[in-house]
Amino acid sequence: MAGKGMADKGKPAPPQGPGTAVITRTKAQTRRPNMYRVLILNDDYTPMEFVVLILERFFGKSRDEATRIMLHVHHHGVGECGIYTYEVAETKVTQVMDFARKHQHPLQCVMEKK
Ligand code: TYC
Repeated sequence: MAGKGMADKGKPAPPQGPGTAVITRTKAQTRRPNMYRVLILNDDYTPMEFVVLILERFFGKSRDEATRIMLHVHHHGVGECGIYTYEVAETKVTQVMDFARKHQHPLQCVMEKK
């Protein structure tokens, strides 16, 4: 019954003999994905409370952690909201920029490769 059903586990043995060779894998089978920091930038106009709301809503921060990050950005100019794979980071940036624009705040959010 070769080739029928699920009885045969895994791949068949590679052919071996004259004129054939077995190559061994030298690279690890999995690679860590590239990771990206999502950053928010300070400005003079976006209300502090709005920045805290963004950190809670889009980055899952507690009110205390969101307030800590917001104040860090307020004092140092830039701060980290989180670290994500490319597509997740891109989505966060878009969500923040759309939400800020909708409320007519100049808040800027960017991503950078780690
Ligand atoms: N500097 C702003 C203010 O004084 C607050 C602020 C904090 C704005 C962090 C943006 O990413 C930001 N209202």
